[in-house]
Amino acid sequence: MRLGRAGKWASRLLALPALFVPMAVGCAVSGPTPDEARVFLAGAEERLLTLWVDAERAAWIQSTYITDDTTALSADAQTALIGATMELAAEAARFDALDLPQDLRRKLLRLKTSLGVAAPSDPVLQAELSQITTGLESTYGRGTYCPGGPGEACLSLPEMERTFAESRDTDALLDLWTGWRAVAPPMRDQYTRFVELANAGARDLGFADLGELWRSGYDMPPDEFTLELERLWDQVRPLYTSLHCHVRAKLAEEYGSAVVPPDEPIPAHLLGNMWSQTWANVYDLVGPARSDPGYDLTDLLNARRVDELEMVRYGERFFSSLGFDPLPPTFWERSLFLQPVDRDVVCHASAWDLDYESDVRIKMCIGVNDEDFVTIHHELGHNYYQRAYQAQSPLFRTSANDGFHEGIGDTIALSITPEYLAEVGLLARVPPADRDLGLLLRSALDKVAFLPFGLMVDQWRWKVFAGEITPEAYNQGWWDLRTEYQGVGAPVPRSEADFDPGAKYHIPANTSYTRYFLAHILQFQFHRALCDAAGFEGPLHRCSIFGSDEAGTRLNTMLEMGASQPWPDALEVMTGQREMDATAILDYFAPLQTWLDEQNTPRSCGW
Ligand code: X8Z
Ligand code: ZN
Repeated sequence: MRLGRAGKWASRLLALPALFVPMAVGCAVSGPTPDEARVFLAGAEERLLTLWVDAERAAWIQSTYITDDTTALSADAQTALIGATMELAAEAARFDALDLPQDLRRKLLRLKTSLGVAAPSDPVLQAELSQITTGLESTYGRGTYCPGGPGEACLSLPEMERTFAESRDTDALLDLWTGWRAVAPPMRDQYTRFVELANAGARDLGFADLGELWRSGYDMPPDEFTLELERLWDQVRPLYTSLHCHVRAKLAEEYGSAVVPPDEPIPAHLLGNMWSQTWANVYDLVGPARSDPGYDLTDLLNARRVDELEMVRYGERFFSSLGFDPLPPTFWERSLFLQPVDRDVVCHASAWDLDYESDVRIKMCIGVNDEDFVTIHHELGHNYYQRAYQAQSPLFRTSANDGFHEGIGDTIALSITPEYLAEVGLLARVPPADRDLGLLLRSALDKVAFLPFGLMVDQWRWKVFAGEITPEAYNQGWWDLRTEYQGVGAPVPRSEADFDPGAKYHIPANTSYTRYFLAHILQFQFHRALCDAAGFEGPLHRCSIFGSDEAGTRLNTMLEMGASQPWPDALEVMTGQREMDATAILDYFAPLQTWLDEQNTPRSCGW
C-alpha cells in the first residue's frame, strides 16, 4: 500500500458471479454462519492482495514516469480493483446481521472503508471514475509554471517551493502563488464528476456519501468522530491563535500594515510555504531576538556536504538505533530519491509497499534542506510500519487508524534535537537552555501552524461530498474555511474561475487529510511515551530517543499490531492512554505559550 495517497484498491475483473451465496445443503432455513464468513474473508483477502499489488505496480510506474499510457494502465488496474472490492463488499452484506467474532467483524468493515474511493456497480462508470482519479493525479504531477509565458522556461513545483522558503520579495511570491494555481482550473469539471460517481458508490455501500465512508474508519460512529475532532481542535485553538497573532504582528513589521493589515487574515503568500500550511521558513522574521538556537539544519547539511542519499541514510540509521532491521537492498535500488531531468514524475513525497511485504520504497524529489530531512523521516516511518505489520492478514496490513501511519515518522523526527545532531556529528555545539524559546518557536511554526490546515482540508471535502458546498461555490467554500480555521486569506481576489483546492496535492490525489491533523496530535503523545520508555528526564523538546532499545521495542509492539485491534488498544500499548489527547502538544509548547502571551499583551489578536 501507498501512503501519501488514499489506500485505493482495485482488482482484475472477477470470474465469480457477483452475488454468489453458498447455501448449506439439506437445511430448510439456512442463514450464513461465522465459518462461512471466515472462509469468505480468506478468499476475499487472497484475491484482493493480488489486485492491490497489481494496482500498486501500475501506480508506481504512473507516478515515476507520467505519460498518457502509464496513466491509462494505472486506471485499468484501478478499475479492476474497485470493481472487485465493490463486488466483495456487496457479497459481504449477507453477514451484516450475523453475530461474529471481533476479528471478522473488523475485516468486514475494513473491506468497505479501506477504499479511498467507492464506485457505482456499472463497469463503465467504474472505468470513468478510475480515469478521472488517475488523470487528476497526473495533471498535478505534470504541473509547472512558466513565468515568461508558454514556451519559455518553466518552474517545477519543488523549485517554486524553494523560492517560497527563501524569498521575501512580495511581488515574486505573489507571481508564483497565482502562477502555480493555474494548474487547477482544468481539474474542476472532473472533480465535480468524481464527487458524483464516488458518492454513488459510497451510497451503494450503505454510507450517506464518501465523507461518511471516510469518517467510518475510526472505530466509532462517524458523527462521534466529528465531535472528537472538534474536541481536539478546541484544545489547541488558543495556542494557534496566539501564534497567529505574533506572526501577523512580525510580518506587519517586515512588510508594513498595508500588506499585512491588523485584525485581518494573513495574506497566504507571506508564510514561507505554497499553501501556508507550515511557517518555519519565516522563522528569521518572527523569532525571538535573544533566544535564537544559533543553528540552521539546512546550513549544517550543506556545510557537511551531506547529499540527498546520505540524508536518507541518516533516517535509516535512526531506526536502526532503535533496533529495527536495516532497509532491504531493493529499497535503495527501487526508490526514487531525485527529481529526474528527463521525464515528469509526481514529486509529492510518498512511501510505498509494492508487494505488501518487503518491497518498500519512497518516492521523493529530495532537496538538501531541513524540511526534506524531516520529510524523509516521515516517509521512512511509513515504510517501517509497513514492514512491522507484514505478518498480519492482508486486511489488517495498515495502521491502527490513518493518523497513526502519518504520525510515526514525525514522532522520530521530533527526536532530531540539538543533542541528536551533535551526537551524529552534524552540530558542533549544543545551544544552552536559554535558547529553548527559539527552538520551540521554530518547531511551533511547523507543528502548531499546521493544525487548522490539517483540519480544514477535509472540512471542505466533507461539505463537498455532502452537497453543502456545491460546484458553483467550490472556491468560495475553500476560502471561507481557510479564513475561519487558519486566519489566512487569498492575497488577490479569487473567483469560481479558480479551483484553488486542486492546487493542493491531496485533492487531485484523493487522499484524505484529517489523518495529518490526528498525526500532529498523536506524535506528541507518542513522543512523550517513548521518551518515558527511554528514561529521559527533562523538557520534551530536548528529548531524543536515538539509540534507545526500550523505546524501539515499545514502538515496534504497536507497529506490529497493524489494524488488527481497535486503535485505542494500539494507543494503549504505546502510551498507556486510550484517548487521543492534545495535552501532550500543549505541554510540549507550554513555555512558548507563556512567551507568546507576553508578546501579544499589547496586540489585538484574531481576525
Ligand atoms: O503529504 C504529506 C507527506 C506524505 S504522506 C509528505 N504530508 C502532508 C502534506 O505534505 O500536505 C505530511 C504533512 C502533511
Ligand atoms: Zn505520510
